[in-house]
Amino acid sequence: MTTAQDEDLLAGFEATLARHERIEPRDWMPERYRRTLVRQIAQHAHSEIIGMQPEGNWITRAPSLRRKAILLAKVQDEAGHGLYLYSACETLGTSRRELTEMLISGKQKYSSIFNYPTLSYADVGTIGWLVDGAAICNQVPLCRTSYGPYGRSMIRICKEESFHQRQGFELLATMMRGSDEQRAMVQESVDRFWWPALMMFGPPDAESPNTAQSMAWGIKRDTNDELRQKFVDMSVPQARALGVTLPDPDLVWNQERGHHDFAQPDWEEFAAVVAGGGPCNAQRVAHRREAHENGAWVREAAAAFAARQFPVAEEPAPASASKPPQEQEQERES
Ligand code: BYC
Repeated sequence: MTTAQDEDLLAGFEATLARHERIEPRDWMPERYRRTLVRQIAQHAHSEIIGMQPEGNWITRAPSLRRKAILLAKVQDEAGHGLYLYSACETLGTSRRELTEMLISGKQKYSSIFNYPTLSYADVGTIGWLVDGAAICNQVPLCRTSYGPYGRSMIRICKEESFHQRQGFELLATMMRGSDEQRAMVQESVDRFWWPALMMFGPPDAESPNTAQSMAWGIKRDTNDELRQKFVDMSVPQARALGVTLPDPDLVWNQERGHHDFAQPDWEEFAAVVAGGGPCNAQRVAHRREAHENGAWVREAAAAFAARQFPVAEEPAPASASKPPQEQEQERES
């Protein structure tokens, strides 16, 4: 049952959206808007964190110190993106602990792309070029998403993703100038990642249950198919510049539409991967769960330290509480 007050709140929310202003954490919002945001931002955060694994796989085997340093920095950036996004999600009232639990128990999803293995070093370049490329197509419009903390986190993330994409392209371009074996490695890697990259944008619009409402709320700014098309159009000239062939015989410029025509990925494979049956799903989640469990002592130590620094002051604070933390620490030690 809705009351006149509920209707006023809803009208205020809709007016904010109509003015293209942001919804902020303290603003009233419909419960379904909140839940949709938690779902999407959490999935996004989990993707960044799980996405560290396939590339992290090559840190110890990067072919030079320079490549190792670049890869380390990139994987570290992904951790940072995950943290901004978890923080954005926390402003909606779901804690990081709950989000992590939902990831490792399989209740929340992460991007299908990270359930594919990285079989050769060329995959590091291909992930940068195609996966970060797809991420940029999807995420640049999200800088204008209607929820303030999400949009603001996307601005910095997109800057770093653009840099990642360029480093991937540069790596592949270097390999393409190398030996026949290196060129073959790049082509084989692109053949494996092209279709999963197209799947990153989600199911076709006609089968996307969330798009219409998310567009109406300004959470999503473009549909899945619009972004997929943009990605294909962007990738074709880049593939030409690299000298690789995209593995789609139907890929052709359509003068009338002003876009490339292209074949659809295998949507049955997508459904299977999202349902947990991809080549690396079990491994990725098990690895994350193990890392989380191994980190228990760090969380306990941090909580114990915080409790000592900021005791929950039901009782009157001790006289030393007004002293600087360093002096308090000395008193406790003595
Ligand atoms: N994988 O109604 P739809 C990165 C799910 S990180 C798995 O179209 P929506 C990077 C979808 O959740 C990249 N699941 O949904 C990191 C929904 O299921 P539920 C991550 C997918 O939300 C490290 C169902 O299918 N980027 O770039 O309107 C290194 C129906 O879909 C996928 C983001 O998360 C998928 N690919 O649209 C390098 C961007 N696609 O939840 C790079 C933010 C769909 O109803 N997210 N599903 O059970 C979005 O823009 C949107 O959530 C999506 C899906 C376009 C992905």
